[in-house]
Amino acid sequence: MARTTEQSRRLQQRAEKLIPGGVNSPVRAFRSVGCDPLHIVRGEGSHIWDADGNQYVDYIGSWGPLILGHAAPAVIEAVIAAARNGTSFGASTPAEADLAELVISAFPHMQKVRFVSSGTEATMSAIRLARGYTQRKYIVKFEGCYHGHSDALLVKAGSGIATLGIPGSAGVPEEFTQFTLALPYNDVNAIERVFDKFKRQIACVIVEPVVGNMGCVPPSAGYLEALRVITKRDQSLLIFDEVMTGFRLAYGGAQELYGIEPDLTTMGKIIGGGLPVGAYGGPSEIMDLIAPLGPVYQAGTLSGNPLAMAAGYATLSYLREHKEIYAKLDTIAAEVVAGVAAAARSAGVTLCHNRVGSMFTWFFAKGPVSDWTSAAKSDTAAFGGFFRAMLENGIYLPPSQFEAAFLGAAHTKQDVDQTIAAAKHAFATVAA
Ligand code: KE4
Repeated sequence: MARTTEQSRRLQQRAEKLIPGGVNSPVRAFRSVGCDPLHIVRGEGSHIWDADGNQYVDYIGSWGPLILGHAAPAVIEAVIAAARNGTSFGASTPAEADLAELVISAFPHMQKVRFVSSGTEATMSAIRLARGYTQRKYIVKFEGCYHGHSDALLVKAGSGIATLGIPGSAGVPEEFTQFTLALPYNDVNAIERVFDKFKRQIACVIVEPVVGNMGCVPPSAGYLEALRVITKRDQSLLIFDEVMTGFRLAYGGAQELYGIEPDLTTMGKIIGGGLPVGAYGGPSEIMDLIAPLGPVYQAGTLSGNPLAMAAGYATLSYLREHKEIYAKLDTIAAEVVAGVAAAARSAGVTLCHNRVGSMFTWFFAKGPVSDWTSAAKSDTAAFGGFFRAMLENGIYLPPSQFEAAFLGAAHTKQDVDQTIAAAKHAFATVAA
């Protein structure tokens, strides 16, 4: 029976009168998948329910934070207990150092961490810190990597080896991106050339060690090692943006998985357990430049908010005590990704996929997908048809070809079977 989404439509119409596009973050508008967005009213475990009461297996998990699933009891109880003592004080609380101890213990290079309220704040602050520490202006980012919406990082990558950033958004003067160099991901020669051209002028390289924001794209063999060697040689800082991968791919994030020590790490998502938290951390020698100790300014009314600290502490405590979760997530994710890929092959649908642990993407492309140029060759219309068909069958995927899907501890074999069955049905419609 076709699912009705009448309530969601009504809620969307109201929201559009009050909020641009009816959403507080653009991807939620479902613009690239050709259907009306859903309004979600409840989540529990691996499931969410929309305003019309339709149930879905959720592969977004709030874009990564909910590795323990929706409304994980330990997280909910911790937030309620914290809320009973008040929601915010604008003063230090024991909860901040409690979470700081857990975060720092996961990353060997980290001696100090500063909490903020989003991943955007974390990366913006880490870049300011890198520029303050090195006294250099230029920064390097990569096409297809997203680090939040601060001006210097909203650049469109052009051609050429060292592309001086062209603003990728209205409202960003070119002066604000003129020191941002945007390079192709997984291209060591491009990095070598730009460090030759801008010797001793590059403050930092910021990278998603496993990219989630062009769809899931892992680093090629030796790529992260090359970034580490080249930045160290030039005394430029290597920033691993682990907002998505931190505590996701391993307890110590991608840097544990690939054995690379960056100079600074930015975090978000999982460390807040679904509440607003970002963080950046590294050695005291660098971190002590941050106000009030040093000259690099950064501040925030709700930084270290006690409820967010409680949710993050409950989440990371569980992960620290149950590290076997990562092998389990890897196994179940491998099963669902392979099952859907097999369904596509049987239906004669062109599909490739990338997966690292519990983050993955099915690309409607021949592949392989290893950078933005190859990701952009995907058939986004076919992805849209797949997305809609899966939604119709109770599977909620990220509403964009260029996003990673996430699986969490609450996903079951039954969820996997339902997903593969829905894919078989979906490919029958896409292939038709
Ligand atoms: P936030 O400001 O959205 O908390 O974090 C920005 C950010 C920084 N770094 C990485 C690697 C990220 O993936 C993100 C945000 N991720 C997106 C999902 N692709 C958030 C979803 C959204 O924009 O609504």
